[in-house]
Amino acid sequence: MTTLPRLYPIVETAAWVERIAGAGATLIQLRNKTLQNEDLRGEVRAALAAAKKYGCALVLNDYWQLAIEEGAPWVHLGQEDLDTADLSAIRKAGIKLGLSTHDEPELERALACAPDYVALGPVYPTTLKAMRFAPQGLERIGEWKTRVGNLPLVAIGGITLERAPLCLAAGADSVSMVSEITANPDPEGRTKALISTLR
Ligand code: TZP
Ligand code: MG
Repeated sequence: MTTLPRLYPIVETAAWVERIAGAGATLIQLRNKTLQNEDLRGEVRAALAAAKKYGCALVLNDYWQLAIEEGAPWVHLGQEDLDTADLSAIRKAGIKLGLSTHDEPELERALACAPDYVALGPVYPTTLKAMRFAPQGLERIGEWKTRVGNLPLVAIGGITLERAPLCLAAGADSVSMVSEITANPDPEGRTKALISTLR
C-alpha cells in the first residue's frame, strides 16, 4: 500500500517544481492548463528532472499519455479524464494513479478504478478553480476516510498552514494546496513551515 507524505503541493511549472522540491517537498503535482504540444512535453521533462534531482515524486495532472511517454511515476486524473483515460495502459507502465472525487457517485466510480489515492475537494472555498461543488467541510473528510479505508486520502481546496492540521485530524492522510504555497511571499519558507508543522 502506498503511503503519501503529509504535504502535497500543486504547482504550474518546472521552475516551481525546482523551488518547492528544493525546499523539501517529496510529492508534487504538475498541473498546467495552458501549455500544449512540445512546450508541454518540454515542461514535463524539466519538471521530472527537477523532481528527480531532489528525490521528489512528480504527479502529472491530466496528461496520462505524456506521463507514460516521459516516465512520470504518478498521474492525477479528474472524473472527466476517466471517460477517455486508458487505465490499463497507465498500470502497465507502472504509473501510480490519484483520482479526484467530490460526491458519493464520484467516490464509487473512483474506488472501482483501484487508485493509489483518492482526493476530496474542495474542503474549503477555493479561489483557484470554479467548482460545481460546495465546500465539503471537515466532517466529510471523516466520512471519506471511513469509505476509503487504508487507501490514502488527500484533502484539497482552500487549505492553509492553519487549516492543514484540522484536515489531518479529520482523517486526511495528506493535504494538497496551491495558493498557500505559490501565492505566499516566501514560497520556500512556507513549504518548510508546512513540512515541520505537519510532521
Ligand atoms: N481541485 C480542487 S480544489 C483545487 C483543485 C485543483 C484548487 C486548490 O487550490 P487552493 O489554492 O489550494 O485552494
Ligand atoms: Mg483533469
